[in-house]
This record gives sequence, C-alpha cells and structure tokens, in this order.
Amino acid sequence: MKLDSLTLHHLSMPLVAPFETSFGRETERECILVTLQSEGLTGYGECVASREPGYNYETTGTAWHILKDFIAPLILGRDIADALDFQKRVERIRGHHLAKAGVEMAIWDLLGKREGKSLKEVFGGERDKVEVGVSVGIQESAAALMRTVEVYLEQGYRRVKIKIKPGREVEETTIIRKKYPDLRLQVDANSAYTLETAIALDPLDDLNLLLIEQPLFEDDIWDHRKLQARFKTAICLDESILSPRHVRYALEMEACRNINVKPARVGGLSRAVIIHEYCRERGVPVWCGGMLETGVGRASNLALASLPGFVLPGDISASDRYYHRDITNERFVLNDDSTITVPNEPGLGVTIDEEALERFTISKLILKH
Ligand code: OSB
Ligand code: MG
Repeated sequence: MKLDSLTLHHLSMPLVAPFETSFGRETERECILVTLQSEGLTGYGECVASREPGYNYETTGTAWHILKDFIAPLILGRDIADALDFQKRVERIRGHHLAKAGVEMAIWDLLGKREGKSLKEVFGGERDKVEVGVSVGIQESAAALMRTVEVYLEQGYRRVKIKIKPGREVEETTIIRKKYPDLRLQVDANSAYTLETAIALDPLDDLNLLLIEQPLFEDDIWDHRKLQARFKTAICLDESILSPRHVRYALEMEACRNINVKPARVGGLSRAVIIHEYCRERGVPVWCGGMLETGVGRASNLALASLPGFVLPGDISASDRYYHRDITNERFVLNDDSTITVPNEPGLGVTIDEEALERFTISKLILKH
C-alpha cells in the first residue's frame, strides 16, 4: 500500500460542556485529524493529543512536530504492508504514542477500505453493539454532580464514571451511591494521589464500585500493587500502561485487576489488540477508555470494543455528550440498552463533514512524497 500524501488538520472543537479532571479543565477539545491518501483511497485517523500536557506529555504541538518531521519522512512514498510494518518503521522514534497511533488508525482505515471490511471484521470483533458508559467531569459541588448524573441516567446511560481528586471524592461518590444503590459506578483519579494521601480513598472501598481508576502516579506500577493489596475494589490502570509489556508487569505484580485500554496511549490499535489478547487469555477484564474523541476516534474505539474480552462498559458515549457538531457525517447515538452500535461500513465506517472540518481547523499541512 503506497502512501502518497499525509494531511494534518489541527482542530479545536467546542465541547458541549467543560470537562474537568484532577489535571485541568477543557472547554475546547484540540486534536489532529490525520488523512492518508493511498492508491486512490483515503484513510482517516485521529491523534488524540490535547492542547496541554496534563493527561499525557504529548500535546497537539509535539504531535504535529513528530508527525511532520519524523513520522512522515519514514512513510511517505513507501509501500506500507500493514500496521505492524508501520510500527517497525517508527520503532526508532522513542515514545510519542499518541502521534504514532493517529497514523496507525488511518492505515487501518485504508486497509479496511481496500478489503471492503469494517474494522470490527478486520479485528475479529464479535458484537454488533457495545455497552457504554459516561465519564462525568468534576462538577462545582456534590449537588451539581448529582444533577448531572441524573441527566445522563435519564438519557439511558447505565454505567457512570466520576472524576475525583483529593477532597472531592468521598462525599461525591457516597451521595451518588446512596441515591443509586444498583448503578454500575466507578471513579477515576487521574494520578491525583500518593500512597500516603490515598488513605482518603478508603471509604470508597465499601461503596461497591466497579473499579478505581489510576489513583497513583502515572509512571508507577509498584505502588499500585501496595494499594491493590489493601483494597477489595479492583484497581484499574490507565496512565501507567503504555505498552503490552506494562500490562504483563502490572498483572504479574498484581497491581490491578483490570485495564483501561486506550489504543493511543499504548501506541496504536495493533498494540491494543495485543493487550486484549494477553488479558483475555488470563481472564482479566478490559474496557475501552476514551479521549473525548471526534466521530473518527469514536468509530475506532467501537470497533476495538467489539472484541470479546472487552467485558466492561467503555468510555464511549454518544456524539451529543461531547459535541453539538462533529466532523463526521455519522453521529453515534445511545441505544435503549446503554449500547452504541458498531459501524459496519468498510474501514472505520465514517465519512468527513468537510464544512465542519473547515470550521474547526486552526491549521492545516499537506505533505506529499
Ligand atoms: O482518564 O479516562 C481518562 C478524557 C481525557 C483524558 C483522560 C480521560 C478522559 C475521560 C473521558 O475520562 C472519556 C471519554 O472520552 O468519554
Ligand atoms: Mg482515566
């Protein structure tokens, strides 16, 4: 598959509501749309780096640099066989997983389109629709959180994740649990605690949560082992897992009981699929995380989450939870059973709304062989 050109669109998209986590608050979502032209076909990928290095050290700025100056020269005009071939070529670039994953997604879109198969089919997915939940940012008060959660439950979400940080965890999580004793509820700290301050999380252990996501340092696995040892509730790692190797470390250390799989964070869909297989063989539940994706990344997440080992609901909400207007013509909606239908058309199965793309583009670069 000869790659003829690579186009980058740096996008800034207004969110329906601000999204606040322990590391910051976003009112606009930045990302980079990656477009590959190959032999008459067009493939799309989303690089999910954000404007600020809060969740991950990469930003839209660093990703732009790595894509333009390092990844593009390694692939343009070259014959790329598949995702593994791509990974081999970019192996010499250390880190920068979000940048690599954006291109890998576009390669998968091309491969699917060439074969006339959806990514679900290509990956061996087994579900036509996947169970999803909603990730609720930190709100002004516990009362405001209650109102926000109520709205999502009315919309039909049956799994809720609440973002927490020191001082904003026990009251918040407890009132939601009291009001909804049977709700599938989980929390995400985005690395906001140390082993010492994590004592504040102890009361959460009695709230029958599905899991507690990434309480400790993003570059740590060992201390999560210590925390997991004293918690009944499953610890789930997000930020700490950057590769299939990290998954092995975490499981061998018993640092967690399940994994949030984000293809971008681990360097691409191919590596997410490897992690899925590794966990499935060991009976470790995984679920698909989210990065407030546009319709492009959402389609990719749905294809991945159709694999059989994705047994916990994903952070893949409907398009209208994020954006009034998206860059895809397709909009993803929540079904009555808190699922979203997996795209069926070849590749990612989405098309671009060129007018919306234009509206949200803050800069554009076309690189040709
Ligand atoms: O930690 O899971 C996270 C969004 C941006 C960065 C990190 C995270 C998140 C989310 C949102 O929780 C998930 C979604 O896309 O709905
Ligand atoms: Mg997380």
